[in-house]
Amino acid sequence: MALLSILRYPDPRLHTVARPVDQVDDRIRRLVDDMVETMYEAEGVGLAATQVDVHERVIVMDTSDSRDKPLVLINPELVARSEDMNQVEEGCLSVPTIYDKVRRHARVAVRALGRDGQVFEREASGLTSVCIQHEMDHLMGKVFVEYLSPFKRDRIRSRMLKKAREDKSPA
Ligand code: K1U
Ligand code: ZN
Repeated sequence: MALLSILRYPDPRLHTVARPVDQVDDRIRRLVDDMVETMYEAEGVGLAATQVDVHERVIVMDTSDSRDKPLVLINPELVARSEDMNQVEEGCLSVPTIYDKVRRHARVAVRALGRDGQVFEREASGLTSVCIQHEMDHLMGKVFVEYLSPFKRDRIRSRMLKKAREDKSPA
């Protein structure tokens, strides 16, 4: 397995729309395994393939306390969304140190293929529901900061660009 490099906002590649996976083969299973390892190493609860510069519809997640229950969603589709909404604080491995509230459906049901290529459906609430919606946005090229006001988004963009410059040539 290998650790993958995570794109940082405002990298334009984060706005790429991912294409569906044709076939769950060894290449996709290797991508899934590398994404799971990368997500655990980065201490995230989710990761979309877009964030590792692979533009195919693959998500990995683990919202369990024990951090040993990875969930793999290939070609995910939302098949139900609750009418009631929640505002929950989100973070993103592509926008480190930034947290803000986003309005999301309180519950969703998702249909996807698993690592074994078999279709399954799952209902989700709480952090798992938030995370599914956040990761599916990534596959559509959307980063959570795009839900925030233009003022906040511009401030985050400037902060991230400054950090990238400092990381490149530390004083
Ligand atoms: O997509 C990502 O960058 C992963 C992201 C998923 C996520 C977390 C929380 C709400 C929505 C989506 C993260 O894992 S951020 C880092 C993190 O571990 C975390 C942040 C807030 C709450 C719980 C976990
Ligand atoms: Zn994210």
